[in-house]
Amino acid sequence: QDPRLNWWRDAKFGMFIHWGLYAIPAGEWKGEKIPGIGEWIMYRARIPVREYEQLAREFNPVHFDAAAWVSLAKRAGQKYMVITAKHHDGFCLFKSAYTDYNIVDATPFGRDVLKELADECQKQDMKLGFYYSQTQDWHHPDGDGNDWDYDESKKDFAGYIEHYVKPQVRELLTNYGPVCLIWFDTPKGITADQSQALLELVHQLQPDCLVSGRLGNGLGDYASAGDNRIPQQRVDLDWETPATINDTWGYKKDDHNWKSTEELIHKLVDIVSKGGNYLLNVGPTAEGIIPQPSVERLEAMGAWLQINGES
Ligand code: JFZ
Repeated sequence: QDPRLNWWRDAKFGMFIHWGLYAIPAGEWKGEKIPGIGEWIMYRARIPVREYEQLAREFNPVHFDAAAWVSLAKRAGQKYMVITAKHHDGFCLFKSAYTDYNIVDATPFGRDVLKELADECQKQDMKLGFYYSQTQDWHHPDGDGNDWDYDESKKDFAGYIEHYVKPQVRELLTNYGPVCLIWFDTPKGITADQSQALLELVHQLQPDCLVSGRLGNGLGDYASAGDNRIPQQRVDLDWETPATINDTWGYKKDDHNWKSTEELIHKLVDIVSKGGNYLLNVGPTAEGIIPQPSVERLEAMGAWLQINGES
């Protein structure tokens, strides 16, 4: 039993935050509703990079308030937060020296959201982790996934890992204080050597930083259940269920399919009783607001935990 996971095993409940440019179209492109999860709109609608990246000029979440987000997680009884530093669309919610396609350099907002959250988490004694899409990057010419702008056969994926992913992971683990975990995702074709090198890089920079099981090739500090999936019975390993409150991760204006508070509490109890962690997602709007139905449910879960939880 790796003691680096002690806090994580005790945590049980965390907040996932999917936030990025996809919150602007919010499920609709050129008047057409695009089916599927909101953060996949660029892929589903095969939006050209040159068009999609224009969204950055509009991204101005003036209502973003790190203190409000962190205190909501606190009130909900959540012990860690994980936010999309870079999702598959390639847009970076942090200042990066390796691309201008980031919130500081490419948007009128110009503020480093990760920095503000990191500072606020320190203040409120909340753990903060970063989601980072290590294989799929639909904006980078050598990243995985975009075959409508780029010729797959000409991609230098190894170069992308070496000269882009690794330096950015270094930025994330150098510029934001202690990072509790890096949530890698969709391993796709990443090689065992590449996964291993990323694991070592993380642990070299911050030995206590955990790595999600979706790094690929069986590596990582804990396992990830399929999205929204809860195992039938207790499994004897460290695992986490990432889950949505409605049906999307990134904000979609037409997704009103909110699970009830009762259902969410039931899932939390089910997961925790089987030894897992519940990483429950919110998808803030392009203005920086966590949708009210999410807020209400999280607050109700927190109230329930106050009475029935352990701490
Ligand atoms: C991935 C992402 O593609 C998605 O946008 C979101 O970030 C989610 C949390 O993770 O989607 C997945 C990844 C793995 C599974 C399902 C959806 N899975 O293992 O069942």
